[in-house]
Amino acid sequence: MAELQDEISSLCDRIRDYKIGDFEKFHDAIEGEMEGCCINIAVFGMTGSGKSALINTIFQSLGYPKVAVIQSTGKEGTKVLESFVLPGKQITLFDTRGFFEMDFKEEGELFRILNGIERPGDDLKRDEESARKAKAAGQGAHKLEKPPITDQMHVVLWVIKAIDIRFGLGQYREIIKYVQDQLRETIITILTVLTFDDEVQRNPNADEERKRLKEAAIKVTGSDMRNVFMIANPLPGKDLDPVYKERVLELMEKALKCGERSIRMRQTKRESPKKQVRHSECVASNLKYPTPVEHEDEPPIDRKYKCLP
Ligand SMILES: Nc1nc2c(ncn2[C@@H]2O[C@H](COP(=O)(O)OP(=O)(O)O)[C@@H](O)[C@H]2O)c(=O)[nH]1
Ligand SMILES: [Mg+2]
Repeated sequence: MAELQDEISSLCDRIRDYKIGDFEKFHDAIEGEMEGCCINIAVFGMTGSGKSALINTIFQSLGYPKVAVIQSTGKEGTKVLESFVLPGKQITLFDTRGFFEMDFKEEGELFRILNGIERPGDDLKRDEESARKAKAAGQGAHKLEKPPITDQMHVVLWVIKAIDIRFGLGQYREIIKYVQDQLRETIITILTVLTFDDEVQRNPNADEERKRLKEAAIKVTGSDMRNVFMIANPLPGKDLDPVYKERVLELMEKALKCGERSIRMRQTKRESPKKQVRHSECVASNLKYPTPVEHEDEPPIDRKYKCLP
């Protein structure tokens, strides 16, 4: 127990004192690019999976007051993209409303968030306006309008309610495969967060069930098993279990490492002259890029991506 507390306090100190550059050297940064840069962490997942609760749990684990609004009715409360900057001002969490029903308007929204095109406070409409925007922008729009790397998302926390039947049935696995591929190409790591471990705990074979759920989860998100974190967000008025607190802090440290790596690798990729040759070759041969994100790699010609808005 004392060991756990020690581990918690040293993790907590490291994250509270975190400065960008703790894990990576940004050799390929453009002058001034890293000034005021934050690690941008996007929180995705279905409605009711515990995204907003997770953001609160993160704040709470670090000893800060709660910030995000938790929706107790089961209806989606987060109507806009909301950002929560941790007090050191080097880490920003982006709460999104529920994803993954998942139609093309949603998909467009997801990529606009990842690419930093949607900003906090923008009302993320999935109505006619969203469809019109998508249509007007065309397939290459994400590339053209894309803000600097430092304004884009750097790591994704993919939140899954462990006891969600839809997740259990793998109903949305196929659509998500596409998103996974895109994130991989953008060099964004997905960290999988399984919530509602308190409910799983009630199962007589909880450990077996956890193993099964984690395996099912990585099939959905494409995460490495080392990047799956199983937690319970505390119910209102309840304390956070130290075991989960440690796990959430480990999750955060991992997110910072992956986020820095994403920035560094994207900067390196951007500057590679070899890639630029490839780029111009592709343009010359009139190949259409199949993806809306980070196009510096040679596009796989035979891959049949569907068009994004
Ligand atoms: N038992 C339990 N309830 C949770 C957990 N995480 C979230 N909840 C509850 O699930 C509901 C939806 O949570 P919320 O964070 O608003 O989900 P969001 O739609 O993904 O942002 C709320 O009533 C939360 O209190 C968890 O790990 N365990
Ligand atoms: Mg929410």
